[in-house]
Amino acid sequence: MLLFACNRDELRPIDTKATREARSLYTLLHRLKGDKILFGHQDDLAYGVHWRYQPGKSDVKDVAGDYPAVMGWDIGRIEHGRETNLDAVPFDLMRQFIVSSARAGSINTISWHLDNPVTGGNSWDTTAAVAHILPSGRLHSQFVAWLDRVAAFLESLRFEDGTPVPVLFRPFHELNGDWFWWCKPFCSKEEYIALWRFTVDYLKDTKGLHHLLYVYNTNNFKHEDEFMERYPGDKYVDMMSFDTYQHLNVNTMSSTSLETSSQKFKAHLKSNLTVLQQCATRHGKLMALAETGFETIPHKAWWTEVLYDAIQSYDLSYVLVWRNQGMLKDKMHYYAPYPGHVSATDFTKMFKGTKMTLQGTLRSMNIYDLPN
Ligand code: BMA
Repeated sequence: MLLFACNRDELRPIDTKATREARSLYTLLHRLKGDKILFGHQDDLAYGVHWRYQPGKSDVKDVAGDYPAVMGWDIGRIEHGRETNLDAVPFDLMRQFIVSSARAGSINTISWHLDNPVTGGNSWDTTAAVAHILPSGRLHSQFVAWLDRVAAFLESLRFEDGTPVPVLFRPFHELNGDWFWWCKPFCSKEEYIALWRFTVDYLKDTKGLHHLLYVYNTNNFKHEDEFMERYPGDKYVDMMSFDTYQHLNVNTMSSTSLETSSQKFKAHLKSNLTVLQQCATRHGKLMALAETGFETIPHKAWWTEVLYDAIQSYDLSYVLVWRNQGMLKDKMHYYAPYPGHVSATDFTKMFKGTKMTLQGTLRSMNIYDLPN
């Protein structure tokens, strides 16, 4: 089994014309399986709990001494040609962050909270829309125009010499949830798969983008059938992943309820990871915990005792925690610690003598096989 998984022919992205840099990244991620788990953070370089747009700043670096190995970004609103995304991050800055962090050794992943093409509402407007944007649908040309804008942004991500920066692209995420218009209750399995395949074929074959690796993503699931139900096929996916968060009302929690919640979350994480690993192994795909976290991290030892303890024995390429917005409406919304945070010491401990990896380790590996 191991030999088969390491067969050279297996180590190729789905895009047969993938760039040398994307192939290098893909191969490296396969090699690192079981050895390293890369730590990721959404919008890490753009803002943190107590700051906004300060060059070089990062909450993760301020606490752990180094930048995340994986940088997450979201291009929601690019479809309208807007200058900023749904969380007010300017696309010009995002591009700079992506290029400079890749130069420094990190891997970038992009999700897309695209608006509802039927109503003009946001991603959370669940009015049925998928059938309308497929090739036979009345809004297909509008969707193609949206993809053209996505492609233009992705295409603009280039190192100084013009080489495209490889990206892990994770569209139509959390597909089995019930909150986005592309989720399970609002389109059929066939429609979802057709949307996925059209998008991949369009970016790859029509737009000629060959620096992308494609990430399939669900939310929590009960069993393998649910995880794989809308899988678009081995020719359309490079990496399998899911998202899961620990939830607890911090205003009413007690130390007992916190402990119970963390134990339950850990058990749940392990059971979903076991299924993910079986599927990824069987299909020869990479795997990731594409989004996770515990809002405001009220559990002091959450990083080592809950997160790392749950994930350490799985072949995850990366784990990414969501964004450090700070105040959002009437409450705090952040998933990585900042200096002085109750979990800061434990966060730092998670990187000491473990598989958990920050940017510096990747830098020395020249993951994109770039000339120096
Ligand atoms: C959600 C929240 C929202 C945000 C969205 C896209 O989980 O963080 O505030 O707009 O992700 O980043």
